[in-house]
Amino acid sequence: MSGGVIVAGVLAPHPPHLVYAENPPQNEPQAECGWETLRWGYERLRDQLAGIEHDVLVIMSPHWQTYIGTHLLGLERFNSLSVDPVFPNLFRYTYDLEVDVELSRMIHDAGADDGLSMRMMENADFRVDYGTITSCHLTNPAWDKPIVALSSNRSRHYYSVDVMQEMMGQLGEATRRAITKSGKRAVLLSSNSLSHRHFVSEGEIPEDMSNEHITNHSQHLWDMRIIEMLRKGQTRQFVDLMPEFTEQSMAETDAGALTWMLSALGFPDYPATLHGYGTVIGTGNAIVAWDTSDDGREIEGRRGGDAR
Ligand code: 2X7
Ligand code: FE2
Repeated sequence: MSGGVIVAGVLAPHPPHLVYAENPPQNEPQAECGWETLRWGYERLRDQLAGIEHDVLVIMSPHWQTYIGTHLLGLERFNSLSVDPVFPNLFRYTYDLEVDVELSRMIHDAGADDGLSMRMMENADFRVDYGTITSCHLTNPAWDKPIVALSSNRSRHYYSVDVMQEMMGQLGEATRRAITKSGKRAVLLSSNSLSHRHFVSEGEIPEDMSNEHITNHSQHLWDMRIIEMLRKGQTRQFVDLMPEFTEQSMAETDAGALTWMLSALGFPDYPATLHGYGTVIGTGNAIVAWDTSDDGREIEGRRGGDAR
């Protein structure tokens, strides 16, 4: 099969607070309100994706950390209770998710063909990380599409930021090739915050928004600079600036997910849609989407034969 296509890429941050504030039946703790600007942003994203036909969500999360290569979920179903280790008071979420194992394996094989270290996670007792669950829930609360989940290979910490950028660039290209070959329409999710220096204590009422603001002015300046670049289609410039941004604002881009996704998208030079920005315990979070039908360039594998 061929003619698959990446139909969209989304920067989809995963603070569990957003799920908590939404009160879905899967999550045990109950909230009164909270973080509405981001939750409304996710609503706008869902409206946008409702108009873009797709078969599968392909996600990379910073909270599935692997030191030897990239791992992918490799069984058809995973179900369990996910408890956030830092915020067990906010996130105790019962999940039952479906994996597109065929596409997982194709991405595994494409990466391995390029010399990357790739592993399938086939332990039925494996607990899926809260970043994957949160971003997938917020993007598609109906959970009516299968997912492919990739781990974050901590090559920045094990080697260096340059090694991480190089490897995630390669993994993005392998991901695009595998999707093209699969014949499927995929939405990619980079599950991460931007600036990531956060408060170390929580108020008595977690959703009391009078306590919520960016940790410091420098983080706000960095986040605004990055968002402007993404909105203008300056993604190559952003990736070049990324090591400095990551270092200075402790950004969650250290996980490599955004580099992976932008590489898979062929480093868009067309504008992205900003659906929302807001802080969560002092971290900066932006919901940003690239609809690849906005791309005027011909990139191999970008357009499927019968794709939109
Ligand atoms: O994992 C997170 C995060 N990235 C940002 C904010 C709050 C909690 O968890
Ligand atoms: Fe996180």
